[in-house]
Amino acid sequence: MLGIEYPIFQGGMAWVSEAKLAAAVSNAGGLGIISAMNANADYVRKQIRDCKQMTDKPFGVNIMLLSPFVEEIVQLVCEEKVKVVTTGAGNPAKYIPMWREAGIAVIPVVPSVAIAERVERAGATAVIAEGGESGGHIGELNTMALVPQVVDALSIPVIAAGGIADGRGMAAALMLGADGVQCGTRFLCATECQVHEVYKQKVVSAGDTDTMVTGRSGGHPVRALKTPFTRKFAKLEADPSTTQEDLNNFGTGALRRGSQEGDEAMGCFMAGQSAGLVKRIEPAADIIKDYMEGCCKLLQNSPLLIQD
Ligand code: TUI
Repeated sequence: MLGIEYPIFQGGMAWVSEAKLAAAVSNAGGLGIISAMNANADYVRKQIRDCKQMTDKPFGVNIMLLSPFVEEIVQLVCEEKVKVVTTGAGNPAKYIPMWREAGIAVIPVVPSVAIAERVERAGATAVIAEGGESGGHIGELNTMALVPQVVDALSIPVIAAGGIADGRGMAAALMLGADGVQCGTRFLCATECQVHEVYKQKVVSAGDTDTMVTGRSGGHPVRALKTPFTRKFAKLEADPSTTQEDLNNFGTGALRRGSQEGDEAMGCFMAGQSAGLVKRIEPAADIIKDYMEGCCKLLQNSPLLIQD
């Protein structure tokens, strides 16, 4: 459907998913995705063109629908004839007809059956059902419960995301009825990923309980590594005298400080619960190989789980 060899998407992560990482994943047979995050069209155009220089394979652009530049990015992906668009943090229904007319495969991230049904009706090509194990902005449901319910409700393909960091998670997702997986946290630790080394090391050394969710009070829950920044944010959030504006001011710049400066005190390091499964920094191609080998071995051996 997308012209890729393996059903593995690299998630579009703000301040993480740049052209070099996306190209490496696409060259390895997965689907690399550039994050448009809160950036303007000039930045995203350069990322797309850089990526085209580094790969002739399909890649995608993730559009964060809360971005102040969303309208110009919506146009840009048509002009640049991007093959795949994924969306996050909102309902992209009104843009879907235009993207489909431009020949773009449209694959929104959905946190619930209701939103999945809405985007299918609006003409989505497929959906990514993302559970709350994920890093970044999350919904209410977890992957194990969300994916099969979305699979049952829709007739378009479903990609599973949230907590999938190796071949075991991938095999499980396929058993839930998914047609593929989207992975963020593991690809953050790819050699080709341009984030600060401190960020990668923090993910590699994280354990199972080292992430937390903040931002529920403002309606935008976000999962990130537990750090002085996230603890302070949680404290502010719990204080009734804190306004939403105070929280916004406190949060401004934190993603950049984490991903570009490696600022361990005041940076925000988004990561999923699967951070505890990420053991090393390695090339994107080795990550894809590990998912595929692990998954195929488990599926081949699965008849052994049944006793006559
Ligand atoms: O979008 C993500 N992950 C993200 S976006 C992001 S940037 C950000 N930072 C602070 C606050 C908010 C965003 C960091 N990580 N994942 C996909 C995703 N989409 N998760 C949840 C949703 C979602 C939520 C509501 C999708 C649709 C939706 O629809 C609500 C509606 O409008 O009906």
